[in-house]
Amino acid sequence: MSILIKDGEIVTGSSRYVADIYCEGETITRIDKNIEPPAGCEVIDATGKFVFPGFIDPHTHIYLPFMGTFAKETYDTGTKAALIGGTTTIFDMCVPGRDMDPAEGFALWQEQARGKAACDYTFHMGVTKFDATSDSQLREIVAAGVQSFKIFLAYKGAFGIDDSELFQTLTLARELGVVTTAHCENETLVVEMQKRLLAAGVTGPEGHHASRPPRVEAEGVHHLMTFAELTGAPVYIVHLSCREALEEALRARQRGVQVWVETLIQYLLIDKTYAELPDFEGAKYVMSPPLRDKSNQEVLWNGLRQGLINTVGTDHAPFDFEKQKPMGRDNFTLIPNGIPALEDRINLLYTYGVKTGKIDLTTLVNIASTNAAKIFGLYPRKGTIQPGSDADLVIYDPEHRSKLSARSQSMNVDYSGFEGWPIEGRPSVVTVRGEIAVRDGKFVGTEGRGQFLKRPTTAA
Ligand code: DUC
Ligand code: ZN
Ligand code: ZN
Repeated sequence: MSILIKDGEIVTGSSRYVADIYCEGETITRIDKNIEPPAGCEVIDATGKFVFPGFIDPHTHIYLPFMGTFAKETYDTGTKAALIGGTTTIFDMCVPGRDMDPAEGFALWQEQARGKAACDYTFHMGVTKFDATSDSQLREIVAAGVQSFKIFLAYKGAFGIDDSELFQTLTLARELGVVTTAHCENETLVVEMQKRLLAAGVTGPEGHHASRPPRVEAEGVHHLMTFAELTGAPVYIVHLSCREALEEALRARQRGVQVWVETLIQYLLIDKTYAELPDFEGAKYVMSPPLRDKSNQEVLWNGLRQGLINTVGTDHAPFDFEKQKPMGRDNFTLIPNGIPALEDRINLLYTYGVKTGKIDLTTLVNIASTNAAKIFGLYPRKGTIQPGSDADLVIYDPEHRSKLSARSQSMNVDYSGFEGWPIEGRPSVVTVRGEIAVRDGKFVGTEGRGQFLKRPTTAA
């Protein structure tokens, strides 16, 4: 099978130019002007369109037992939605509870994904406890191609680790050349603030952000930075939401801590007033860290433009509004955390980032594809367009117009956090390793074809 994409404007993290791309089998084999199609080759006219490298979401939760329920997606539904939105690789969080050993957890997540994912995938391996068994099993998981860990400084009793476990995890990560991704919120402060608010009679969704103010996140980042500095481990802050937390990361970077920063599309575009909507509507907007005051959005966009923030993910964690969010109707601490966005990330970044002049096209590619590939060991197989790279391509039609809606989305959840938002542009064709997976907003690929991507460590 070969595909020739003609006359599109190729956009990578460092260049923009018009040329043809020829893909043979699963790989890009040639980029040139006026390539003649061999017999049997599918030719796609990309005139007037952008051709991006397949987008990478560095942070999703497809299979997620959490807060007494499960995130709604399966690897089948979630990866199809990802592809329709232009995302061809996901980093899913493998997060076993503290009652499970890492090897059991890794096997369980692999089992969930294998033969079901339509796009390529890998995991950040959750370290939710640390003991002698964890140490030896984590070494095996890293050797199997998972070169990143995930830790939580929040979610006391569920995923959260204590300081001794944190120190040991980062020491192992340093030894193995593994990047540790971290949810940074001080869990003790969260619990105490929650108690205080509940005692004062605050039970609705608006209590969520009040219980986790920016300083709680900044304290989590500061804590991680101290441990990263003393262990020498490279770290990646997931879902950074506010100025105070960014300042802590930048201070540490100046001291020489190797730290990357991820923000989320939700924090860039929606603010805490959404979580204050009446009639429990605000529960749709409960996630952690919480949505912030609008003034933080400019800080985050500036950070992306200046390269201070490296990636934009989704933390996709879908819970139905009808049946799951009401678990916390009388107590905001029980509302399952998450705002779905896997399908919408690129269209939102293009419409509200590129079209408004906040970021340019090459920045879009860097923050939504190339940087994640580089940080987490997939580059240049993924994250760029060059001969030898996987033929993961997004032919993007900037003229298409639509509106986001729960009715039309493919994500397996009963609401959209962006209901009615106008969108400019969409992926008109998406390929994964040389196979056309999406045409005009519909999945047309092969179910279950997604591959687990082995990533070697930098120490290997
Ligand atoms: N935050 C969320 O909002 N959902 C899933 C996990 C997390 O850290
Ligand atoms: Zn998190
Ligand atoms: Zn997450």
